[in-house]
Amino acid sequence: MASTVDSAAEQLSKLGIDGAFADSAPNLKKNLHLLSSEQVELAKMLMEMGQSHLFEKWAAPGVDDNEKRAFFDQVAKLNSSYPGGLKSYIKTARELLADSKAGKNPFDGFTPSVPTGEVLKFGDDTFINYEQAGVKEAKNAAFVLVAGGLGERLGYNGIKVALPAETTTGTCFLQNYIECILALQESSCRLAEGKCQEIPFAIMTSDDTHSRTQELLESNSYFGMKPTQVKLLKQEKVACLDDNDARLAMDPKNKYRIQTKPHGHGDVHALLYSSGLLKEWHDAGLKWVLFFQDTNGLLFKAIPASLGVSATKQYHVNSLAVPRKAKEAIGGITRLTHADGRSMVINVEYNQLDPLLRATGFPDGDVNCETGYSPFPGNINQLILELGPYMEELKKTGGAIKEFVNPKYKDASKTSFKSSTRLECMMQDYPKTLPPSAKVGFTVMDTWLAYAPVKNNPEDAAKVPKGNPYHSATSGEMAIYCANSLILRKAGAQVDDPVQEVFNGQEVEVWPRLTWKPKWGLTFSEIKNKVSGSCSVSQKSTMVIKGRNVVLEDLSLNGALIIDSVDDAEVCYIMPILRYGGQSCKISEIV
Ligand code: UGB
Repeated sequence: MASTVDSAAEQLSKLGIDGAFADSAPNLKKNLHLLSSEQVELAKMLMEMGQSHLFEKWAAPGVDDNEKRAFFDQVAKLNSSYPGGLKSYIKTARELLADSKAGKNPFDGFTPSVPTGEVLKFGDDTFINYEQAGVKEAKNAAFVLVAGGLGERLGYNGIKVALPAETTTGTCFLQNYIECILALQESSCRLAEGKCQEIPFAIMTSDDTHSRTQELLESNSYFGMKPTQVKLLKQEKVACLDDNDARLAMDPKNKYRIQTKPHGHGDVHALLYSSGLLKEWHDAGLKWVLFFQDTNGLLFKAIPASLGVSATKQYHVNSLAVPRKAKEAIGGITRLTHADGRSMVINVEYNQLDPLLRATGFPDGDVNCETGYSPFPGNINQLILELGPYMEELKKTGGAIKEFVNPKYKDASKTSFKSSTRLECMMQDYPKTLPPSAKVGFTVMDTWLAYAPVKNNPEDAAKVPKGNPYHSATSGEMAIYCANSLILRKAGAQVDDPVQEVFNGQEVEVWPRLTWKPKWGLTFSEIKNKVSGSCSVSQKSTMVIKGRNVVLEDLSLNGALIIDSVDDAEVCYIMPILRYGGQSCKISEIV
């Protein structure tokens, strides 16, 4: 044994490495000569940061040497993908774990109140004007989808963006999103007098979703988008923590690996910055960045108007919100005013709102008011940021977002965890570092128009308290039919009321199954212009519009209608005669 240590010491001195830093980790010291100089520097940093336990089970040189080098490859990656490196991660973790142990309220000193924002009513003049302003502005926008989440609550093994948003056409979320962006691009270009550019689309993936997202895009020819228009940015996981000293957790299956977990959707800001994409967009003259989540089939119905609000009000940050039911698992948009006079409008996450309210003079906590909703608008995590101020802020922060830690303690002593934890961050916390001069606003839309995420598995959805949304695949699909029916009604068609049905233990309203491609109508004005005369649709009907220039005139539908026309065809559907012009069109099915 002594001779191995001696020979390792000799080799180290030959390599010019002073191994004294590893005296308290003999198994590391014995293996130091296997490492490159960069790896030795990383080993020094780990030792300085109190991580000697990572080497306790290392074998003697000659055994598992490649695994040891792979360990340092992992450390190098963890170090380079975190703003400020692993050292900074461990330091922050210690601070946040100490605060958590002490039960420190992250909103200490702040009093919550209900903020005022822009409340829109679908289809009125203000809404139509904002939609027009939004469409005009869309040519200056870039879209960012955060799609690195595993969707554990949904209990689905695949990627969520590949799930069908509705089963009438089977269109998956990603296809819907891309077709919406392309439709916006086209409408915006039509309005623009100058040169038009393609709207860039970035998708944040993770190890859990990256290759499957890429495959989905490639096997479907990017759903009509140019491959160069789409950029995938992969977020890295962060190291797990075993205790309040922020000792990094070993992977239970491999003594040469650190256990890692996702860091949260807040990573998107650092990735956009470090990848150079933001600069590229800025240099190309873009003005807005729109962030959205993986499974909201309604979202783009609300995008044009909310972008219009941003442009008109010149908001640096605009969060899209909907009326929120108390205790619903969506954050509450809240004004926080500090005792020292500071004030900010920010999302308070759903698990923090109730304790914050109780601690600040609202003894009932998160409850509905006389409207039947929480007075705090619900954050649906659709953010619109003005690119210029966003870039300026990220130059200062590198995109680092205020993190939090949520350890599950074994007992009240709060000295050990049930399982390892990690630091997390959320994209909607971006405004937390902004100066008070920043223009931070929000836009409230009707829930039926803007928000129907698919997050919960059927069993859990069936247990949701009556009156609260299920946020399941069933409710997500039904919400699309409901929204389309209400939009057609507003456009002048007579659409039958829904019937109540129970699927997977969830009672839902079933409206006629009406769907259309975004290029047929993304804004209310476009749709209104394509519906005329006396149109009626019965509850048991299904309609799919796949063409662009399809006009519904005196439509009386009681069955199934699929209109599938090429883009240049002008199709006018008049009951009982079909009249169409242009180059070609196909009425696939009329029952
Ligand atoms: N996501 C990532 O890209 N990377 C990650 O590491 C984690 C997630 P969830 P949750 O819909 O209204 C959010 O898990 O907990 C992506 C807001 O915080 O669905 O329901 C993931 O793929 C909350 O304030 O989030 O909460 C998905 O696209 C509220 O707004 C997105 O991030 C709520 O969503 C969200 O992940 C909402």
